[in-house]
Amino acid sequence: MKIGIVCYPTFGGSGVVATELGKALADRGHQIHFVTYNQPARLDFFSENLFYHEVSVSQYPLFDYPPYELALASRLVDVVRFEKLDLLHVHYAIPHASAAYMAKQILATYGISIPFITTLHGTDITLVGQDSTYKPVVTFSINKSDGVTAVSEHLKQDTYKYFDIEKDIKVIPNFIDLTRFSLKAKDHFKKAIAPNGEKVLVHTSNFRKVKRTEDVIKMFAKVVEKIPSKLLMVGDGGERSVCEQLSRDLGINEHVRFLGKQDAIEEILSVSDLFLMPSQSESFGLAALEAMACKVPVISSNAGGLPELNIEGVTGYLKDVGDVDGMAERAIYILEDEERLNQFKENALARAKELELANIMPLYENYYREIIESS
Ligand code: GMT
Repeated sequence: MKIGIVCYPTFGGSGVVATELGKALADRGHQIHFVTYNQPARLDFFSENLFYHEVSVSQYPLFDYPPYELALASRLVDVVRFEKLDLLHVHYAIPHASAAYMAKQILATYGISIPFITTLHGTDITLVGQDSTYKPVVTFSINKSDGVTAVSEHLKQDTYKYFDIEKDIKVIPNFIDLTRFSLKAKDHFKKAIAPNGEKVLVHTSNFRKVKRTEDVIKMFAKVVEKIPSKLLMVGDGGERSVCEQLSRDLGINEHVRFLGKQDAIEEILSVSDLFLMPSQSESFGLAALEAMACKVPVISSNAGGLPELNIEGVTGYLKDVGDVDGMAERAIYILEDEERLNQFKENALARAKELELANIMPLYENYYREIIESS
């Protein structure tokens, strides 16, 4: 198949899922065309089946807000016509689904019919999409999609709850590439981080408010009172400086390292014992799956799709959003007993294996065929 993929070319979340899916489909012999405003972060190598088409947005003095959606729709028309694509797959509804719909209508005037699939990732439904500024367009473009997928059952239910949707939504969970995310021997790194054999706790995110990064620091302050440990904070965003200040205020800053954005996340996860994800909302929790693949159990909130990923008492524990005491108590419970910790580590890997790329990619492949055949 010849497939156009539209996504945000970002470091995490939906951009990573879209890029990894495209790479895997290209390995399977499909021709994949990425259409976005920057080279996607994990697409920095050559493959004969992978193509990148940049969307450039012209600046004019009149435009206080350059119309990216129109530039994207025009570029999609161009790429579909000249590369003769069979299907468009857009990740994150805003504004990709409405741009794909517009492109589809324009292509029809050339006698070209192309279906498009929209994958909902989370904040496009739970946060941004519910803003009345966007809601009518999001509702319309989901209903006009030829296929719709969501990354968890919870996100599917939220979509039906908050929008007037008459389309069937297929749940296809996110996946993990175990050839990249697996436990690596990084003993020298572990020694540098935890020279006295301390336990290593880790959090990775974009440090947005929705991640509740302050809860990570507060939780760790309680854990370090009981268990000799270190905390690695990976990533960058608005809340990072707040967390740095908080760790000073709580007198634990010598045990907390802020590492900023890192490419080799799997190496950091490989020296970690416990992953912390106290998010306010999380449609899936891809960062937690990456941790599990590196044998790191997870203490998380029970928000959104997290209970579908992190299995209570098996791969970790889940508590209500904001229950810092409860999360800290469960973290200590896992970390205080070596045998118990090792069992949780094995369980985390076993769960990650269920969501291995090779198991999930065919679900998309089959769905593409179904949508192409029925359109
Ligand atoms: O979590 C973020 O802030 C990034 C966001 C995105 O849209 O890229 O992530 C969302 O999509 C990921 C991939 O499907 C999910 O794993 C995240 O749970 C989801 N984030 C939220 O729902 C807050």
